[in-house]
Amino acid sequence: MSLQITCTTTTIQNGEEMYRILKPPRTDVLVMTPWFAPIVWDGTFDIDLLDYKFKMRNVTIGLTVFAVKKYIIFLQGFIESAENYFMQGHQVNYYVFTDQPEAVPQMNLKPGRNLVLLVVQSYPQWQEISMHRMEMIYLFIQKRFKKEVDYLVCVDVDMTFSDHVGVEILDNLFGTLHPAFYDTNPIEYTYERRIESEAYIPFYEGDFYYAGGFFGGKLKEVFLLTKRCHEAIMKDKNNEIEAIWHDESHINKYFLNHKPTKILSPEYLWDNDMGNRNILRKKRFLAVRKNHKAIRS
Ligand code: 5GW
Ligand code: MN
Repeated sequence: MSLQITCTTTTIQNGEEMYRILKPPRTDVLVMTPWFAPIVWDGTFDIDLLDYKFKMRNVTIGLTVFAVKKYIIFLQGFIESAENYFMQGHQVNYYVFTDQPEAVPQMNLKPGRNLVLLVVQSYPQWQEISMHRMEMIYLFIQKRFKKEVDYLVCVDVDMTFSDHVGVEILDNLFGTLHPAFYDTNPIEYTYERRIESEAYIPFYEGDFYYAGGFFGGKLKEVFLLTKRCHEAIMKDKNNEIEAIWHDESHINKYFLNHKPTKILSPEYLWDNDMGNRNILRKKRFLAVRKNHKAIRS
């Protein structure tokens, strides 16, 4: 594999040479946090250059997903869409946590891609299913993932990839802007506001509102995040309090104190119920419409 050398300092527009330094690719959205973490939007990265860089390192990417109880119905569509759009051309291990391994359909995967089934128990309470993802991920990082992959990407299963999601997302620790809050006043962020909870964030603190359904990074960083969130969830449980948005509240608290080194724009977690926006040039990872009552009963 070779990378065609392109000049990264100039670009031609309308027959005129523009100096890239004076021509930011996006001026309609924030592309850098105040702590110098890039925010990934369409137009801000050169995928050929990044693919080359990650290929040279021969990285393997793990994708964790939970399909417990009725959520098993989302798995096939999820994996099929990942085959088309997730980390094309790189080594990928899908780690599917499920309580019904026998119900997982046979799926043909492209070369360099594997699916690993990991059996977990189901919890009677749905909040527990969601929250115990933290525990399972950190335990399996220790037990297995750290020997097999370089990066871990942790997502919801009730989603489909509908456009490119590649190595541009990878970094030490990344989170994703929640599609419902990127354009709201921070005072409206639905952080946990009760001081008794480990997830507590006072008003006028907090940078962004991150989604619980898409985070990741290097194994060491994801280990620290998931372990810390699990411990915080257990501490809350002992104190008979549960954070307002469960694991998502704890992720938001973690990111307040451990700033992500990269942030994904809502292109990477969109819901069509949120409509279309001019800033949104791509919808890369979309929530599947679900009948909440039927799927959660
Ligand atoms: C979640 C909510 C209510 C009832 C059940 C669940 C549930 C979640 C489940 O029965 N089985 C399951 O595997 N999950 C996992 O937790 C899925 O990976 C799911 O994507 C994730 C988060 O739950 P979601 O997707 O319902 O949460 P929202 O915030 O996207 O609506
Ligand atoms: Mn979901």
